Amino acid sequence: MSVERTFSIIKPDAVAAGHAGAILAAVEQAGFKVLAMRMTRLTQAQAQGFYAVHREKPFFAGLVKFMTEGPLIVLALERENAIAKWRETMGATNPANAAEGTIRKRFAANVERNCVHGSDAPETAETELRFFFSTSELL
Ligand code: IDP
Ligand code: MG
Repeated sequence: MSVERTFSIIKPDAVAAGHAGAILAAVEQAGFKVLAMRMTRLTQAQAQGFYAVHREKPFFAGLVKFMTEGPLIVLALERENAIAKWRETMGATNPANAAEGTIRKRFAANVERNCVHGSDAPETAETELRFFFSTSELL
């Protein structure tokens, strides 16, 4: 496995609850290099665009509302096998199913408000990184 990049978000629930620092510590502890990081807010159009793959899902409107409710932190992460390793570090989408010690198990309230995002494949990782970061930020 070669060195790979993935995209992550510390979602508005985690930022509001004061868990951003602990989540960043978990990022570093899991061996990721933070290539780029920014606190921002999503417009409704940005949230709809970012989650366009889910637009037909019953939870789409609620997800967009959640992701626009307050500041979030976007991250470009790098390590060997980063995409799979970050998903493992986050834990299952629904914290009720997440393994002990994972970020979602530790900090997530429910399947919607699950505190972190992670890309699911190399193509989506590159698309999502480019959604938020310019080429020069990712050097
Ligand atoms: P992932 O974030 O683990 O990749 P996805 O299935 O891609 O999970 O869903 C994207 C996001 O949509 C989730 O992280 C969560 O915030 C929300 N979500 C997923 N499934 C549900 C659901 O059944 N109810 C409410 N929100 C959901
Ligand atoms: Mg996903």
